[in-house]
Amino acid sequence: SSGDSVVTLLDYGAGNVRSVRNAIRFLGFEIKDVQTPQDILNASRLVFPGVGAFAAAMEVLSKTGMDEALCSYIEKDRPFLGICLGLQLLFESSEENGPVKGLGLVPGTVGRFDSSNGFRVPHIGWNALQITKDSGILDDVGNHHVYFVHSYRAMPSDDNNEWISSTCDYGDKFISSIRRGNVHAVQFHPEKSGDVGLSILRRFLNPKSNMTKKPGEGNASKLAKRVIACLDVRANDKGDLVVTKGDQYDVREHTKENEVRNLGKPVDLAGQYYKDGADEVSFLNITGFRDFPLGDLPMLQVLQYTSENVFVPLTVGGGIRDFTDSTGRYYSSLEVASEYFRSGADKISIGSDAVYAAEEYIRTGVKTGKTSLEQISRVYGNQAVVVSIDPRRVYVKDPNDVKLKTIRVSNPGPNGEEYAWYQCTVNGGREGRPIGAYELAKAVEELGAGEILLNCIDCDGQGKGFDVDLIKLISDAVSIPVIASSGAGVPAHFSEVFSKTNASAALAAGIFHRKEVPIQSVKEHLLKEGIEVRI
Ligand code: 1PR
Repeated sequence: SSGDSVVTLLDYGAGNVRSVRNAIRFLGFEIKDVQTPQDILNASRLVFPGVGAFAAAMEVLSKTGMDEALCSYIEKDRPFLGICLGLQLLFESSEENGPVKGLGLVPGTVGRFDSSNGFRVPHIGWNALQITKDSGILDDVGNHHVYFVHSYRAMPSDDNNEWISSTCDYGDKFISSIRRGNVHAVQFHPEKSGDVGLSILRRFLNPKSNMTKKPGEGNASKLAKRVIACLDVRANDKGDLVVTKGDQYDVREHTKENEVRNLGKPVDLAGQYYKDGADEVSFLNITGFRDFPLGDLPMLQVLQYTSENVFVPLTVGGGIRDFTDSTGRYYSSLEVASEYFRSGADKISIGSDAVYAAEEYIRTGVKTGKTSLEQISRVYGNQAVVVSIDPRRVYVKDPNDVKLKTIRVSNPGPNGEEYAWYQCTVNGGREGRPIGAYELAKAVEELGAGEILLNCIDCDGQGKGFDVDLIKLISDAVSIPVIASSGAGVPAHFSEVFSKTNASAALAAGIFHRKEVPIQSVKEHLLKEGIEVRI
């Protein structure tokens, strides 16, 4: 019957649930949005993707009376799927800006991961589950990785043991899914977990579906190292949005016409990389610093179209800052970011504006709460904010010559210099600033960045390998995940960066665009080298 194809979605308006919508539609179901508590009670199948902060979500739920409707729906054992915060809210309380009371259906409290034992917080990436009982929807997911992104988690105890259907190890063993009867909730994001995630959703939406069993391959045991495909996007001289790629940030062909190098269409390439096994796709609007991004509708469309078919995390960066347009209308960076999130981004990335924010913070020692970094991470959570660093190596003879953090480099400079610092730049590498990548990384971590995308202008497009010295320096300096970027030329460069540094992910552009190295061969190489990746 047609009723079977309708899914009720509880979206209380706190953030981006576009990818959940996209995934449900992709699987052939229609969505009915909850408007009133009665819609919850009338649902035949309810999906509750929690987004934002715990306290804010509880406030909306209780103000609208949806809290009671949810409790009564779940107590009647009606088909329910909570996702991420949609799992956490079922517990008694959370420590997130709290303690804050939850719905209290499942015994236990939600607490923050402890980063002191060397595990980076937020917990971002593809991790393995230990299935503890018949979950109904997880089937043989135990062999595979699913995508997590969170800083808070619920812990197993004798009181909630009967609910737990899987746990996950990340410093501690936390609850990754629960099930009782028709009630399911997962801490990870099925809508961002590729084919494996889609099949989980499909099993929930259509329990009678005759699932083609996933092949038995896959040996997931812990957090996987991520391989990320990056698309540097800009308008070419004809005004079309193209994927381009620079050599040390120079994206123009060295011909008479000097045109912008064109490596393909953003939506097509993103779709291709998803199929090829990319764990994430990043779009960097590399001229965003001079063009107002909301004037750049094509970029928003790229996200909208991409997120309809790509079910891994999407990051977008370029031009995120406060802005006044030519008519005098003021846009806060938060509005710009919100527009990106609404269009399908899971994370936004800030470059130039984060450099200014860090400089100011280091100079004054004061967190104003007003920088784009702070505002966006306060509203959308740290895990949604990446800081992209564009450093350039500066060699020095004597480390005492500069006040900034220097390191001994593996390969001496042109004049035999044995030391270097890494100068941050803004505006796509065009302007050097008086701050190093080390100082910047530590400052932005304090200001609320959830992840660092670490480029290196010297290595960009050279294919000679990542700057291991730089990546080691930064990934040891912060406790948020670091994405190594710039310089990948062969699969061995990925195993090198993962074995010599604490990078959580490695990103490449040129080798994928030019089809020199397929993503799959990178993954196979890493597996062979004993480095865990998602297959
Ligand atoms: O400053 O907030 O507007 O953000 C601008 C963003 O655009 C920053 O994230 C900055 O890194 C990026 N960007 C600006 N100009 C360029 C350029 O290339 N001219 N691209 C640029 C950054 C670096 C990586 C590249 C890797 C891997 N490109 O994204 O993909 O170096 O390349 P490879 O594997 O081919 O070596 P804001």
